[in-house]
Amino acid sequence: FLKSQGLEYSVTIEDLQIYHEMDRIAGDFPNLASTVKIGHSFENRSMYVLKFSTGEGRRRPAIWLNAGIHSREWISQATAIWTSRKIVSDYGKDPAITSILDKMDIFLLPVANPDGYVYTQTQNRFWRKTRSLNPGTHCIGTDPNRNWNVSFAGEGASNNPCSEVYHGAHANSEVEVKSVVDFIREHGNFKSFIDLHSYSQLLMYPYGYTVNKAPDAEELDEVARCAAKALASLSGTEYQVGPTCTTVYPASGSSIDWAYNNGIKYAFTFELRDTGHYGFLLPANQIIPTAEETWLGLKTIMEHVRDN
Ligand code: ING
Ligand code: ZN
Repeated sequence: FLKSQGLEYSVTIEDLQIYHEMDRIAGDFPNLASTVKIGHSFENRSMYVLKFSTGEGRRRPAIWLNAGIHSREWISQATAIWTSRKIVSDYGKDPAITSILDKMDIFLLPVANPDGYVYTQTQNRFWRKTRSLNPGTHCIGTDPNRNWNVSFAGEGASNNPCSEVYHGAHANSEVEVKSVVDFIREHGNFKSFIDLHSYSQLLMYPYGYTVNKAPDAEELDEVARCAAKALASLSGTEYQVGPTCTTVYPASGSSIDWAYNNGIKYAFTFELRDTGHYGFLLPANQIIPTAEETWLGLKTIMEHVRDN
């Protein structure tokens, strides 16, 4: 019946379980967390952000936590939603997150690529890209981490829509990317942008599009090393640290390079567990251990942002 009414999406489209948990978090902690709709996906799913804030009105310095830009990297979305619950339950108890939130706001986007995420749950577990149509080909999707307006269509991106790293028709062609860009620009006071991917156990900073050193490379390297050390302190998980280009591979049009070149100095990408044994199919019993150790790394970065 619903399908005959053209309503087949209306029952499923907002049915990301993660969105329900976001609502519960905001409902449980109304003075600390709220959901913000920053836009919609190609297939018209909402893009929801959790805003954590203890301040009134003013645009406090802010941190952007991004997850799930590549849909198959499930530990990313899972770590993000665990982190959301952790922030609200530890505020007022853990002096680190308390002092961070007393000065700054945190915006957390757990599902940056909702269409891809649903597709990995229903059609193809290994789908990476968005689900937008490309004229003139049956190949679907753009790599949303090659679509940002920074060295667009440069090294480490493909102009072939069938490629896993297709950069898209133009910078910000993906409505999911454009929604984040518009929100961050409009806000105007972001100090940090942290993108969660998997897998490889890496903590990286700009640049991906060039081997040239970012002006703040030394400071970013130092912060990343401290964060990796904190992360490892929980159960010994080792992370490699370095600039994207020489640590993984050249990649143009990425989120953190865009953030960095637009004045958001503390730009980092985590490649979460593991190093390839399970890869994208990380077993469920590693979700919480991954999230717990990552939290220590995230806090280290956020404390540095707080103090600088
Ligand atoms: N890795 C990232 C990718 O987009 C990366 C690596 C990080 C590129 C930061 C650019 C900037 O290819 C995965 N696993 O997606
Ligand atoms: Zn990724």
